[in-house]
Amino acid sequence: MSIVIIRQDDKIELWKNALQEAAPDIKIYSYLESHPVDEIEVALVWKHPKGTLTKYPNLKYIACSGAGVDFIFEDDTTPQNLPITRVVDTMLASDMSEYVIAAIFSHLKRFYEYKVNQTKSLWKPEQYKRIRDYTIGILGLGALGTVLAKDLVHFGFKTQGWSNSRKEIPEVQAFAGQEELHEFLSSSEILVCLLPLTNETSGILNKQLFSQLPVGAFVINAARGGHLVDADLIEMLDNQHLSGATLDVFHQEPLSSDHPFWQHEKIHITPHYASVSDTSSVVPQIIENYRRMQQGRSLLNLVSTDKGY
Ligand code: NDP
Ligand code: OXD
Repeated sequence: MSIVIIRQDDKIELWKNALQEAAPDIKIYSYLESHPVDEIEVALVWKHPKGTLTKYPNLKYIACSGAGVDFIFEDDTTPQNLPITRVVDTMLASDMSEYVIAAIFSHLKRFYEYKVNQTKSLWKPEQYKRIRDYTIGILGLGALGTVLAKDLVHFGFKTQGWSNSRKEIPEVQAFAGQEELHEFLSSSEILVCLLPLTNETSGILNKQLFSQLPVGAFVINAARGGHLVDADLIEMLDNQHLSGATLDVFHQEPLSSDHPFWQHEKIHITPHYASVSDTSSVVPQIIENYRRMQQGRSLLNLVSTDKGY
């Protein structure tokens, strides 16, 4: 019995070798090579071509090799009633935290404006801000948001977070549910989105939400492009309600070369690389789940198919 790796980037061999080295007794295939479809019990997927999961009649579960599983639910041919697992990993979480903290400090210390000024050979000191000047609001206090919140507290930031169910994290003000969203937003001077993309959160970063943030707020979206209404962000930056945005994720990736975000001085773009599943850290949990499945034990890091995350 075996695992098939299905992904469209150039990392299939990397994952295959890492899995094979960690578990020489398990047969690992790339979906691009000839493989016995009847023997496949686990599909390890990352943005698989839609429809490919239907080929495997004996699939026991789908393992996502990242944290976000939105692409699995977006494929309406995904076999129903199969368990889905995802990655919950300390390295993935600390990498995300480092990314967001880098973006926050770049904003506080005006690095983004200085980069623009540099292109104009412009020597222009800008008033900088301090850690104590800012309240950071995190949309989503899950595996990633919680680690970020703790790190921000450690730095001395006033930190607050919003989630479906109320969290208890020392020194983090916790908000929960739609009824507390406005209060949360009204004091979030830097807003970080670390929500999963679901029917409930799609398009959540829109004009109506931005207008509830304090004037001059800064937005960081490292979750999914589908959370953001692109035109609303541009409008709220151009009317000065927002002071800037750092974006790692986009509706279409790679971002098309004619997208207005590229030319916008207040938008800072990274290529969906805030935090990447590292095989050295993630492969052990993939193997652990495979063994659990073989032994009839419950799987780790199961996704709720009802909630979509
Ligand atoms: P989790 O599932 O662990 O956490 C999600 C959080 O969002 C939970 O706190 C959950 O609340 C909250 N949430 C979900 N839906 C709602 C809602 N409708 N209203 C309020 N709160 C809600 O996810 P992770 O932290 O592991 O990952 C978050 C996302 O980050 C991923 O889905 C992925 O899209 C993105 N990501 C991006 C990467 C990048 O490189 N840019 C890398 C890795 C992940 P509750 O706890 O109450 O359920
Ligand atoms: C993920 C990602 O969800 O890298 O893991 O975006």
